[in-house]
Amino acid sequence: MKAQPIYLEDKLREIHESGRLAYRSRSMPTWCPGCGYFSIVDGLPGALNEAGIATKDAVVVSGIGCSSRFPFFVNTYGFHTLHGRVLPVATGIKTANDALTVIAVGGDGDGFAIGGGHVPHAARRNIDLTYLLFDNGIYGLTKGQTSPTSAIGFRTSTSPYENADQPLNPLLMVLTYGATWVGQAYAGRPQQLEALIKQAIAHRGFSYLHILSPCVTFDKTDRTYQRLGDHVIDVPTEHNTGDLGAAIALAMKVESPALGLLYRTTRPTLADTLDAAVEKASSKAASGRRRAA
Ligand SMILES: Cc1ncc(C[n+]2csc(CCOP(=O)(O)OP(=O)(O)O)c2C)c(N)n1
Ligand code: SF4
Ligand SMILES: [Mg+2]
Repeated sequence: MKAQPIYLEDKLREIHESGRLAYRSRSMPTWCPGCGYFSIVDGLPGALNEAGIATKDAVVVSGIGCSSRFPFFVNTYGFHTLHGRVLPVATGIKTANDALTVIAVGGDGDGFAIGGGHVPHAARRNIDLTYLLFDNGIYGLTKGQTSPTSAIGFRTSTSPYENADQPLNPLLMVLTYGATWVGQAYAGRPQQLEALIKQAIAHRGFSYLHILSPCVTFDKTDRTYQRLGDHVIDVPTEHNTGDLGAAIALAMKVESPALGLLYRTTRPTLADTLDAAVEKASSKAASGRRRAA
C-alpha cells in the first residue's frame, strides 16, 4: 500500500481541534531535547482530555527531579513538593477533596530512594491516586548519579568502576505492596502510554504506571531508545490481569519489560474506609445520645 503523506497544517489543526492543548500550560518544558518525558507531558493531557476531566478538577503533584518539574507544564492545579514527598501530599489532597482527580508524578530516585517508604502505604491503603513513575534509571536533575533502578555494570559519576548494586524492581514491589492497578509503559511508544495513563486514571484505587524513559543526556549506554526499543514486549494477550501470581512472574522478567496492564483488582479505597469509620462513629454517638435522653 502506498504511504499517505502527512501534512503539518493538517496535524496542527487536528491537535488544536482535539482539545488536548487546553491541558498544556504556557510554560514550555525545560527538559533536554529527546528526553523521554516529552511523551508523558503529551500523554497526560491527551488522557485527561479523552476522559473529559476538566482542568479545574485535576491536581498534578510531584517531588523533586527533572520529572518532578512536570506540574509546571500542565494546565491543572499543581503542587511541586519536597524530594520524596509526593505521595503524602497527594494523599492529603485526595483525602481533603475526594472529588479531585489526583495524579502523583516523579522519578525513580524520588519514588524509590528518598521516598521509598511512602509507596507501600499508599498501595496497601488503596488511596485513589494515580502514580506515574518516570524511570530513567538515573538521577537526571543532579547530573547523572546512580539511582535505585540503575542496572548492574552501569557507569555514572558515582559508579566510575561500574555499579555493583542489585537494582530494585518497582513493579514487583508495588504488586506485593497491594496496589490494585499496575501497568508498564515506555516513552518510545507514546500512543500506548497515553492509553495506559487513561486506564490508570479511570481505575478507582491506587493505580501505578511504571514508565520506562531514556535520559538522553546522562545515559548514553544503558537505557537508550535503541536498547529499550529492542527489549520491550507487549503483555501477552493470554495474560490474566486478575492473577497476581502471573503478574508477579511477568514483572520478574526484567530482561524483556512487558508493556501494558499487568494486574487489576478492586478493594475498598482509603476514602471508603474513612467514610465507614465516620458512619460507625456517628451511629455510636447517636445511640449514646438516645441512652442519655
Ligand atoms: C532532601 C533532598 N535530598 C537530595 C536532593 C537532591 N536531589 C534533587 S533531585 C534528586 C534525584 C532526582 O532523580 P529522580 O527522582 O530519578 O528524577 P529525574 O531527575 O531522574 O527525573 C536528588 C538526589 C534534594 N533536592 N533534596
Ligand atoms: S537530564 Fe536526563 S532526565 Fe533530565 S531532562 Fe535531560 S534527558 Fe531528561
Ligand atoms: Mg530518574
